[in-house]
Amino acid sequence: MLDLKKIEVRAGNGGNGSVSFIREALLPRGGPGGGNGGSGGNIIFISDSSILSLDKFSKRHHLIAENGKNGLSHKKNGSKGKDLIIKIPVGTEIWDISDEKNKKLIADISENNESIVVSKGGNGGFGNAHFVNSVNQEPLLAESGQEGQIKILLLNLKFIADIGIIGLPNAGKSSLLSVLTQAKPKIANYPFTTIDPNLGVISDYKGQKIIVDIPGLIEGASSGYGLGHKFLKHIQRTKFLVHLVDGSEDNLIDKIIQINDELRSFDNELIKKPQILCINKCDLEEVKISIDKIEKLLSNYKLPHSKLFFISTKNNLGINNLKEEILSIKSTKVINHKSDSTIIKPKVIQKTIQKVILKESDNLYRIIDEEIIRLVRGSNMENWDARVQLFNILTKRKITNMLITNGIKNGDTLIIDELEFEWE
Ligand SMILES: Nc1nc2c(ncn2[C@@H]2O[C@H](COP(=O)(O)OP(=O)(O)OP(=O)(O)O)[C@@H](O)[C@H]2O)c(=O)[nH]1
Ligand SMILES: [Mg+2]
Repeated sequence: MLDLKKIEVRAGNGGNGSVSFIREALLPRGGPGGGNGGSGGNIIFISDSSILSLDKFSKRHHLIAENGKNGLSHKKNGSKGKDLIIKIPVGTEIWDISDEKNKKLIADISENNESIVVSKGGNGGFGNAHFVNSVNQEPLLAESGQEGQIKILLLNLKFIADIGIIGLPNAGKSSLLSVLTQAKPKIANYPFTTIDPNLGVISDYKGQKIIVDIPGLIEGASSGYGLGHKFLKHIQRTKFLVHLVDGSEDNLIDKIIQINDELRSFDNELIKKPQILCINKCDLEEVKISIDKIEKLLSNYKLPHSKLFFISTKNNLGINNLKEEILSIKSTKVINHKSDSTIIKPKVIQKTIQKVILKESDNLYRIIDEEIIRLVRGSNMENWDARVQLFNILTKRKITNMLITNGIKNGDTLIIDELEFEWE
């Protein structure tokens, strides 16, 4: 089961605005008619509780949304790029890891049908019709489309279940899930039968609870031994743990302590979760006769469980009581557990004056303003009149003044995007 996946997302670029003029027999004077480009498609994730893994991403490394179409003549706007909508399981954390040193949690999807735009499509560029004004009736400028966002995401699925069943391999965890719920997990008399977590739903007229059965834990699980460690994250968000023990095992207490130690060393919060201890396989004669002894023995130790049940998944001993107990657990909101990396809250973006020009050397200046660059990309700068119009916009936006204040003089070079202009 895939529960961790790195993927690149590329939203669509906006379409370019168009430069065109309406010149028709009935419209002798015509006018600028270049339409705007359409915006690029977004990449949107929507949670779907029927999806239980990230398996469908196993062969997908990139998600790409459609680009917006370019604007057309007669003021026709280009169509928008289609959004790419992807379903993901509930319980998925979405991390932006584009900057390895500054990973950001974008979202932690905890409900069904939540949607989030993970990568925003670029805006379409304005066509020349947009630039018409009282002074300029024949604009020759249009904008190129804005680029869509590109990000590298890490999807980390952590199941959202109410109850987690934990214990050593072969304790009977999957058997317990199968008697409490309709789930049909694989059960067999050897360790590590379960290699992926199983989910089941237990319900009565009062409500329902989701139970997760994870692969057996062994000593060292928290530091990577066996399979359990890979799946311990799936019990991080449960409200309650059912700690299952095979009653026929020797050194019962040591084994119970061992599992609790593994929980503690993986994540100290796990040991603070309410825990029910269940001694299983009480149908076996050897266990049946030592129930009192086990109970007495357990009372001598300070263990984290709050209740003790003696059960058998074979003959259903104690199962109804356990079911009742599980269903009576109050449904409090799942506390979102802290993750491996720190969660960076979105920063309030301070409105700062964006840098517009760069002085690269004594006689080399560059304009780095996005809007101006998009105008240069979207227009035919070979056309002298278009250059004049661009210059007028620079003047209107006080960029010309800025250049002069920064010392630009005749003969210097001004670079915008990939074009070089000589300053006169
Ligand atoms: N006698 C008896 N055997 C049981 C009981 N519950 C489970 N078993 C048996 O114990 C063995 C292991 O059961 P599983 O449910 O696969 O155990 P598990 O804890 O899920 O094991 P892993 O997935 O390998 O960690 C199987 O042979 C079961 O039939 C029980 O109450 N009594
Ligand atoms: Mg199992």
